[in-house]
Amino acid sequence: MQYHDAKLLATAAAAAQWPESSLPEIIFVGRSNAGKSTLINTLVNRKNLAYSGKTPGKTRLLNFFLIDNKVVFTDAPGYGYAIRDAESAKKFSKLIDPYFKYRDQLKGMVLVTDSRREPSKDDIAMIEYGRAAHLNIVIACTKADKLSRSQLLRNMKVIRETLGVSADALIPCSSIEKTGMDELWAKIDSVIGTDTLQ
Ligand SMILES: Nc1nc2c(ncn2[C@@H]2O[C@H](COP(=O)(O)OP(=O)(O)O)[C@@H](O)[C@H]2O)c(=O)[nH]1
Ligand SMILES: [Mg+2]
Repeated sequence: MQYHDAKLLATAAAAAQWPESSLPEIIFVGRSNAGKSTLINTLVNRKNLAYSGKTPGKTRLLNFFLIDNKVVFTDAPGYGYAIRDAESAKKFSKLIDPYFKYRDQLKGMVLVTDSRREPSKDDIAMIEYGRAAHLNIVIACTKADKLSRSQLLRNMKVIRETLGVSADALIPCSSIEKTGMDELWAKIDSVIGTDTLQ
């Protein structure tokens, strides 16, 4: 694991609170409990950078994290249970829509999904949203440690087909075994254009 410098830049309910920055941004999305906070923490090797609690839907705002002075990770609220009620869905799109529309430095999206579960309708909608915004899309399949190798491969095929993405967009991850992090970083680096040719 590499050392990463990481700090919270801003917490935003609306565009006026987005941080002033010209660095590339990657948004992390996923349903509540998919393992998004844990994944962000593991990616930067921090225990508590992104809140990683057990209460679904705890974060309701956009959290911007500055990482290594080269990229900003934007942590979006978890969707899932809550998005089904109209009021929460409205709040979610009010938060997210302008960000997708106007944040020019937004370059990529990491969709965090539990590798034991089929992607939800909301995951599919999120992918379509990311495509419409011309984002590079990476699927982080979390909790891979909970599956056997063959189950994992089977599930990844279902996830890939349900989301309509190519196999190389999927990365199996485990925050317990710390696997998938180098692969995820390689993707992020290529999206933000900092990968160096050997
Ligand atoms: N076994 C295992 N559990 C995980 C992993 N990632 C997250 N979890 C657990 O899944 C639950 C939800 O994680 P959290 O990061 O809070 O999900 P979020 O709601 O998407 O931010 C917590 O109990 C985590 O400890 C993983 O890679 N392996
Ligand atoms: Mg969380």
